[in-house]
Amino acid sequence: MDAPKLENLVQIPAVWDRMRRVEARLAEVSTSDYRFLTDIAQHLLLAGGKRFRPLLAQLAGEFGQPADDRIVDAGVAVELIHVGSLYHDDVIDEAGTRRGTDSANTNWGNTVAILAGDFLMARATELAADTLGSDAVRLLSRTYAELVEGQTLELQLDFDLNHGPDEYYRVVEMKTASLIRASARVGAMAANATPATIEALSAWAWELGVIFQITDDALDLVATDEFLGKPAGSDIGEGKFTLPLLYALSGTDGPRIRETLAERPYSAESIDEVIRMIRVGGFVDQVLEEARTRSVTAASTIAELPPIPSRDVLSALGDYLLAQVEQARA
Ligand code: GRG
Repeated sequence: MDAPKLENLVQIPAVWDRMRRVEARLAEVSTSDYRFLTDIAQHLLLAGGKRFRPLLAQLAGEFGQPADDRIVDAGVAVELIHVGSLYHDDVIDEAGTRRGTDSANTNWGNTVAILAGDFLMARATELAADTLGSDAVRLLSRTYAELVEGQTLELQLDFDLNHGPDEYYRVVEMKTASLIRASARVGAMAANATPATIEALSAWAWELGVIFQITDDALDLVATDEFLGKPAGSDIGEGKFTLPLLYALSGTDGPRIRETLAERPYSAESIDEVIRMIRVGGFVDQVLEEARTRSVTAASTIAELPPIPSRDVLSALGDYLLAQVEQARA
């Protein structure tokens, strides 16, 4: 059975109408007086991507006054921060491709890629200050700091066979869940939703952000190379030891996995062998089960919100992310 598509899940025309305006606004605010910078800053920004964060802002905005134009700008601001962080992330990881195209660092080198990421970040802050207000600027700046903290902790943990699930979750919360939560929160704030609604949506989005990263990490261990567009197990190759691997280290095959990963660089065969032990040990399933529990928790945090179509979509989004993994399983 095909996994549902986001377009089918979100059957709210006003949301897609605002998403089209997000698109136009992204192109507008990422334009610099310097054509060279515009070309680089728009290279990844306009290269596609799921636009998951602006969509969350629009869905959260449905719980306030959704006609408010500021919800569109809320979506624009969070996508600018997200894409700005992707420019930096690709430099850090020396990534060759992103969003199905060459990374900016491949095309223009590290220095210019970092500057383009900075430019998008700066535009996000400028936009928030112009139209969203100081609470939004504060929220987005704090989130920006959390992304950096998450990235820094992740780098510290690279190739570290002695860290555990707690540290993994801390990275995921700061690196991914913080911006997903900020997306829903700033969308609800821009729509003038009530404080209780903003808190409920934030709690929901936090859980969803963790599920988002857990499922993304699980895909690296269970999806085909074709689906991923890169070899499965790339995370292990880069020393990113995600939750199934950390659990497996405490299982029967833990000593063998530890021994295999003690020797660097890792060969394709040793990565495949580690993935096999993780999968056979049932550790991917264990992690997906944890994500399923979180999906139920997430839905419960918004159960008291008004029963508008957006609430049904949000309640279904955790299961939607899990279905993507089942669909992509090799
Ligand atoms: C300048 C804030 C800043 C960055 C410095 C590099 C860094 C700190 C943080 C990296 C944060 C990062 C890249 C987290 C990964 C989050 C993630 C799951 C990215 C993939 O998101 P998708 O799947 O991508 O939504 P698309 O392309 O669909 O938007």
